[in-house]
Amino acid sequence: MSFSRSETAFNEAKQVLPGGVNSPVRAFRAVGGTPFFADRGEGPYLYDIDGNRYIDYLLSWGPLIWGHAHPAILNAIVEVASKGTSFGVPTELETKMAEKVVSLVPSVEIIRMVNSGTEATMSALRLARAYTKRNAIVKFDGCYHGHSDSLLVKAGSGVATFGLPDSPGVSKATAETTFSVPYNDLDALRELFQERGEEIAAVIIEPVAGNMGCVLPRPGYLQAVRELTRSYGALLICDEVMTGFRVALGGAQAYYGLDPDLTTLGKVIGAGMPVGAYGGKREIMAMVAPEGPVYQAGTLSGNPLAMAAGLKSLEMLEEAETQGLYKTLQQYGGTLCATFQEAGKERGIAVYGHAIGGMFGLFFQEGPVFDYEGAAKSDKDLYARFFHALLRKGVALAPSQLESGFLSAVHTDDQLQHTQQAIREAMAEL
Ligand code: KE4
Repeated sequence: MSFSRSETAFNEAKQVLPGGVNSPVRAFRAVGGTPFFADRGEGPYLYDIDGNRYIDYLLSWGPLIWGHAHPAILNAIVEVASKGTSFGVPTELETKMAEKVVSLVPSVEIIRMVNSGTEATMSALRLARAYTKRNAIVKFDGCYHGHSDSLLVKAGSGVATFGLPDSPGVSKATAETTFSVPYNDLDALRELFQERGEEIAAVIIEPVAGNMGCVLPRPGYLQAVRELTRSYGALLICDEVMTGFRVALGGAQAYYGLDPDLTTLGKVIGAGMPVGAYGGKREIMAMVAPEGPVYQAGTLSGNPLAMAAGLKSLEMLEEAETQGLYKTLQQYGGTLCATFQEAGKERGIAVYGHAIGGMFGLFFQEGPVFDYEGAAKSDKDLYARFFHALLRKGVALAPSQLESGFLSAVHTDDQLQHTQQAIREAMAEL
């Protein structure tokens, strides 16, 4: 396989884009080497500008549950685009999209469209602070909710001490209104609430953590978090930007029977177009401007092209779910993880993999993995070598050990068998 055109393109990109990319993870720094530049996608396949073809398990970091260039989604975009790209006044399409999300996500009664997952979580936090008249928020080590200042915060020295900036440019004052505690550690969260509960406006959680590799909640953990927030009058924000419509049609909250106060969405609801959303209980969402005093706005929020793509994607998921789509995704992911574990064991390499709905995690360590500290123990160099070996065999995983893999409704047994063989061969090369 040649990557020469991507290498040239990357050098050109680095002249005019920070690190040559518009989002850091795309630069392949966690796995080394030069990122391949996409030319086009088709179903489960991604083609780079050197003509290499990959079975794609990155799927744009989650949005493409219908794979690349799905005809029905492209047609929906083209049809709406032929009438214009944005209006700045309401469209019925936005109402239809909101009605669809409300009908599918159990806890959401009212929803607001924005343009990214970051905007969704940032807005949900502002709303939670306004609703509870409290300032502090709680996140979890290893969970990622976008790049707004309050969420680029890492754990402080002790559980009950405020966080520290996780990026230059995040002010100490901002970091001091965010706590971060270990995921899946109920005692740590309980201790924090006992000490600082009255200050806490909201807990924001990934119901399945997808940004430290794929990490599942321990049995009963999410329900316990829900009860703890309720008993202290804090809101529970379920960040389903990644898990929404992917773990199950109603998201991870439907899968686990969780009833959050607010939910944030993104990725799948845009089907590859820029869409985020936050929504939840009517009483809370009624505070959002212009109905209420909490200001939040966006020139392109609810953009017709994005709504058309997202609505078509959700309509197709609703239909496909009746045909067993999510069971098929679970089986496909489970088979991939089983092959990964068998291949590792045959070679005496410590591996651990698991899948839930349309996402999966492959770790180079004994496992199981329940939190960031555990995930970080994985052998990142082995993952990097595995990633590149698979790439050369026409299989593209996420370019980082601490990210998740994604499946689409258009990945078939043909791609699964090729991927299983590639996993066995790549493991043998490590
Ligand atoms: P965006 O602002 O990137 O649309 O969404 C932020 C976000 C919020 N919440 C969760 C649970 C997320 O996973 C994300 C974004 N996920 C990353 C993948 N690790 C997007 C990839 C990237 O940053 O380029």
